[in-house]
Amino acid sequence: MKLKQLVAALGIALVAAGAACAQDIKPRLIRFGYGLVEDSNQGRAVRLFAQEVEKASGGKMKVRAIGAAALGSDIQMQQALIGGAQEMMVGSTATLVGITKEMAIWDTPFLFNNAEEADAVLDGPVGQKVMDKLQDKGLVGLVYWENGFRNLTNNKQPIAKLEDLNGVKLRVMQNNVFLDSFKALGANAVPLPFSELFTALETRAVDGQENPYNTILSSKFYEVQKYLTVTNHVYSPWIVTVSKKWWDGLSKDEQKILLDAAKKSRDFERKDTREEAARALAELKAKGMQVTELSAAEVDRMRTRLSQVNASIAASVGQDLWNEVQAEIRKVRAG
Ligand code: TK8
Repeated sequence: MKLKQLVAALGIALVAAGAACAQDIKPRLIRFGYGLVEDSNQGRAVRLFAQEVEKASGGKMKVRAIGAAALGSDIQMQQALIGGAQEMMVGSTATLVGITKEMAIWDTPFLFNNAEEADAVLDGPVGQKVMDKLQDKGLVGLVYWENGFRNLTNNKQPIAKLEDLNGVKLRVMQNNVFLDSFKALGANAVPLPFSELFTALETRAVDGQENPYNTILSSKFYEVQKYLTVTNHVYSPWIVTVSKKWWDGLSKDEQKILLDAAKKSRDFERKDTREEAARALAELKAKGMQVTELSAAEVDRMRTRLSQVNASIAASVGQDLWNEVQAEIRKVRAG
């Protein structure tokens, strides 16, 4: 190597080292809570997030992942984030509706026809707008993950038509849209935190519940539920949130590390969830669940019945937001 080249190479190396040192990163401990077990799509994505943060911060920022609702239900963790007692969590957007009413837009039955529509709208400007509403309430939303299309399980009887739901005691998320939706379908809807669900099913305090295939599998609901009906009645997002109190004390570099890692975890999580969902139904059958596919006519009846709740969702999130989301979906459908 000629002297000139050597000097140039040294220069580049020095600039690179300088940039790394100039990064403003302090030792941080991030308690990251979630509701599902470690061996779930949620647990795997939290683990990836933790690895990315540690890598990007040169090991200074450490993520302590705490699953199985060991830090509390979604609602309890949200309060801990707001108060600054916990740094991060991932949970359902549906459980945030009590804090930020606009989140209810994602609970609209049959809002999205497929995951591509969900990705485009959630990752687009209107998804960001709804996420940013959290800031006034002490939370910072980073990204949406996929919980997935929800399906119905119960332990009483196969549900092949609307009338079969009559009187079925069904756990729903703690959220008025879910409560109203399942009341409209004729079920006896009971709001409960997810952390209490397995026991409620096991002790038959409730007959059934609804969640994506992935969760029915990872939470072992097949052990306490016999019948599964493919309804795909709503797409549920998860959302990764940070305590705003804590976030505001971070440097720009630290915030960027978290946001970049969150985006990586989102892409990983959606891919993982979709791959698992594609094989989960067969696994649930193999575990002994009896699966009922609804006829097209029954799906239509369900869709019509559920459209009763749309007006109240529009009223609570605001007609403008409702229209904006509908316009975004039309745009995606038009390709
Ligand atoms: C996990 C919950 C779960 C949700 C529910 O904490 O409560 O049924 O679908 O994923 O957020």
